Amino acid sequence: MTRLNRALTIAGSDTSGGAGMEADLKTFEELGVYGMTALTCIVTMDPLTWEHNVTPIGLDIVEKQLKTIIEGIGINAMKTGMLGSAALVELVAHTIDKYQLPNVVIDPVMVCKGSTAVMVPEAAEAIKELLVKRCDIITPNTVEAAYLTGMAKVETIADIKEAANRLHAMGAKHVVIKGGERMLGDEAVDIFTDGETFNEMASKKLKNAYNHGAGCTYSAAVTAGLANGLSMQAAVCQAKAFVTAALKHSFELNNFSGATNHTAYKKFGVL
Ligand code: PXL
Repeated sequence: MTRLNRALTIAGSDTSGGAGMEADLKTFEELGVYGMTALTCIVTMDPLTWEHNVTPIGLDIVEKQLKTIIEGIGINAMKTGMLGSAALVELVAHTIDKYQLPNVVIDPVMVCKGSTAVMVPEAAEAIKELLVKRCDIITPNTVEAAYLTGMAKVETIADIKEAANRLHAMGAKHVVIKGGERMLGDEAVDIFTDGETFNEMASKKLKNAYNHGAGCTYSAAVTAGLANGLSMQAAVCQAKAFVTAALKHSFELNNFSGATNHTAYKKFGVL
């Protein structure tokens, strides 16, 4: 009998389908992992302006979802996405401790494209205090890395390495910082560290790629790799390849947004 490895995402729904738990489930599926969700909020968009609106799910319902999945089924790995309140971050920290959850991937989602301050500052502060030290890996972009470390800017490879060192010193067992398109220069460089050595993963910046959902997809791919028993470094390398393919084959959704293509890695590989 086939038995798929299991992964949990604690994340919001992106109704437009490109990011959030939709991106996570699509990525888990493509990488052969059985996905489950504890939904934290529902993000909707105004069809005329694409302005985002966030409707939170009650804390008690999130707790029930976590119980269903963790006590009722069991997981091989987990990730977080949009956690809209400090109370929810506290629940996630408590849950990691209570069940001694394996392969904890923290994606410190703070803002999402197309809107500002989706996430309240106190929730971001709680991630810094409670989740950085509980994770097996944290996957910030450069904006999130600057916030979490208190650095004024994270723009160059030297800045990214400094931020990665600081996050490791704050208790994250592994760190991957996604330089992405925000970096100076024409390469998207991601830096991975286990606290001892650095691994630089560079790809050419893709012009005109739609990148909505790229961050969620990245952390979901790391989670899927870990659920399937890959080493941390192998899971991160696979995630970089998965996202690069998804960006290369990204497509327009409407006048406001386009999505990364979750089917691309399996369909086309990395060319
Ligand atoms: O890309 C960040 C993100 C995460 N989670 C949800 C989102 C978004 C951005 O739109 O909607 C649910």
